Amino acid sequence: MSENIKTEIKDNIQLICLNRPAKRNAINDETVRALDQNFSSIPDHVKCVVLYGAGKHFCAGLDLSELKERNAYEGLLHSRMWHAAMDKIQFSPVPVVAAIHGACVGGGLEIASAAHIRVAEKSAFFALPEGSRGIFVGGGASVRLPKLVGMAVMTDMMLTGRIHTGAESEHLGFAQYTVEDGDSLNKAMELAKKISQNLPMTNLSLTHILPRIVDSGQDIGLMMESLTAAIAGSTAEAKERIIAFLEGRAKKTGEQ
Ligand code: 1HE
Repeated sequence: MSENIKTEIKDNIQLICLNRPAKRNAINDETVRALDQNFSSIPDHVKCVVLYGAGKHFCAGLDLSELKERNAYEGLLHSRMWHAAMDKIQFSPVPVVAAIHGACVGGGLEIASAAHIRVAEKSAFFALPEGSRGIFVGGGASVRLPKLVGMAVMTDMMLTGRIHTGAESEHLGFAQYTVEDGDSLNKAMELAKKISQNLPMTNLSLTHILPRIVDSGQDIGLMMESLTAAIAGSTAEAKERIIAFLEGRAKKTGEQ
């Protein structure tokens, strides 16, 4: 696998580090392929992935030094390569938590948007420099980002170059958690440990089925919800968890 990502496994959590700090973790084609390959072969015992960046920033987006002259066909294929890798992240077999510090811009924001939970440090910043560089997003931002922050916020970022900070991220929807500088990885690991304790079917329902329900109409969506509820509730593990609560062996809601 490429040197551009570094992986390790701790307590059934796979940590994936974007690892080109000298280039601010700019994503070249080799890195896109490495992410695709990694998310295609998550070891069976891994229950959650934590994605973070080495050095001062999460990710500076597309490696602009590779943005060579492309014809429309080659440009389409390049974007589709990103889409395939981002889909591998979104539809990974296990949930993905992104720990974001420093710049999370362009393709970096597209990677973060494909994760399921985002934790942002207060001084992190989100931007889409594509607007001022005369290009358009190509790694899935036009589909995923409006679902997080709304179309108006994304349009403003691209038209005016507006930057949003980590401090605003929870309120705007870039991240579900805002933390002090230096704390994003610890918080992401804490969340990953909680996520790891869920039943695999619960996690898969949220990461693979919920986005499809949201993309479908009400009628199909509600039927998919019923099917998912029936399947999830029929497993022996789910039944045991309910019985454990009724017998006082499980934590009450809100108990740590
Ligand atoms: C890069 C890249 C890059 C840094 N491609 N080499 N993304 C952008 O338009 C963002 C461009 N980057 C920046 O605005 C800044 O680098 C940062 C705000 C992210 C960080 O600033 P800083 O001061 O910490 O670092 P730096 O001094 O600007 O960069 C350090 C080195 O990284 C320098 O190389 P060096 O050889 O001179 O040391 C930079 O050239 C290099 N570097 N960012 C290539 N992005 C699927 S389509 C997605 C489309 C997009 O993502 S477009 C947005 C691209």
